[in-house]
Amino acid sequence: MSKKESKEDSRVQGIVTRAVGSSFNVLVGSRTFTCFFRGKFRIKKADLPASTSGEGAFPVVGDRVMVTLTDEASGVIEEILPRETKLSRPEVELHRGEQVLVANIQQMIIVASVKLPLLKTRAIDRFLIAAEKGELQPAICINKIDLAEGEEYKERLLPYHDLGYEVIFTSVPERRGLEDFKDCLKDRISVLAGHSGVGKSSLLNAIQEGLKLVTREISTYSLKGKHATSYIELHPLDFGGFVADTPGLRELGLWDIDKQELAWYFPEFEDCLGGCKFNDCMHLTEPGCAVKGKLQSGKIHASRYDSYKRILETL
Ligand SMILES: Nc1nc2c(ncn2[C@@H]2O[C@H](COP(=O)(O)OP(=O)(O)OP(=O)(O)O)[C@@H](O)[C@H]2O)c(=O)[nH]1
Ligand SMILES: [Mg+2]
Ligand SMILES: [Zn+2]
Repeated sequence: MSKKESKEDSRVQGIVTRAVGSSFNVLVGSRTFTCFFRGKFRIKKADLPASTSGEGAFPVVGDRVMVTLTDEASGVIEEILPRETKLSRPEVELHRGEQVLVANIQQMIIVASVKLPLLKTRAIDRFLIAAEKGELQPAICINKIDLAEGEEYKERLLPYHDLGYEVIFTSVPERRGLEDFKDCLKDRISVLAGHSGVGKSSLLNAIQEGLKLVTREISTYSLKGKHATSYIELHPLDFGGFVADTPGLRELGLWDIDKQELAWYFPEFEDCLGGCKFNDCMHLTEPGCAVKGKLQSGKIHASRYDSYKRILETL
């Protein structure tokens, strides 16, 4: 056996569960190793974005990697295996396009709360587009139902039932809906997305023993956009599967959708997109618009059409 082969044989496969600076936690079997990335200094910062394949990429949470273990607690990441899915956002610091945040996720659970913060279906619509863009299966979790006065919030979720999305209702202090939440996570690799304070980390603490994620009293949220969770971390679940807790992920996914493309991310628009009088119809005030026709006949929910218009303005 050549020297190279024997070296390759000593490598093991793991999954990146945490990436902070140049240090990575890699789960191999049931043990976590602190690892460094060998290729780290090959790519100049200016050469980001990371590509979709292993070549030239920087490891992110969710990456499957080949690791050489150096002792019982550490190792070196030698290779990133090809990514099946990825969630990206614009690289803010250098304004250079894509920054991959998390890889190989199958499902996005969009978490919103009835109150504190108030339910905003527009946020759900934005995350649905991000899920579609990242090719993740979406599900919706409405948390803090213990704070609801009446059932009005359920009506606002009808569009999502109609579209066939799974919608779960939960309360952490009253432990309601937690079995549904677990069923949704079981045996899948999921990411939780949703604005700060909706209870993402609290939900995970409630269903996975020993997790102890940091949560924060809503009253201490002084600055908008400040998160109790400050980085993405992937957690293995005792009942099967992995889940990534995230800080909000606000601008996720929508950055490289152009205006003309947006309508395709609204599944209920799809069957009439060929039916507009003008090829380049934006479905706003154009005559002979099939989308507006469907809206007027009540087959598109007004709140969803409204989201379309509002999101269009931001692109
Ligand atoms: N009443 C009520 N409060 C909840 C519920 N779930 C979470 N909370 C509270 O909401 C606050 C925020 O919860 P977190 O779990 O920190 O929210 P988060 O979504 O992880 O927030 P970030 O990490 O900042 O993105 C905490 O005070 C929780 O105790 C719920 O079902 N009902
Ligand atoms: Mg959190
Ligand atoms: Zn149209």
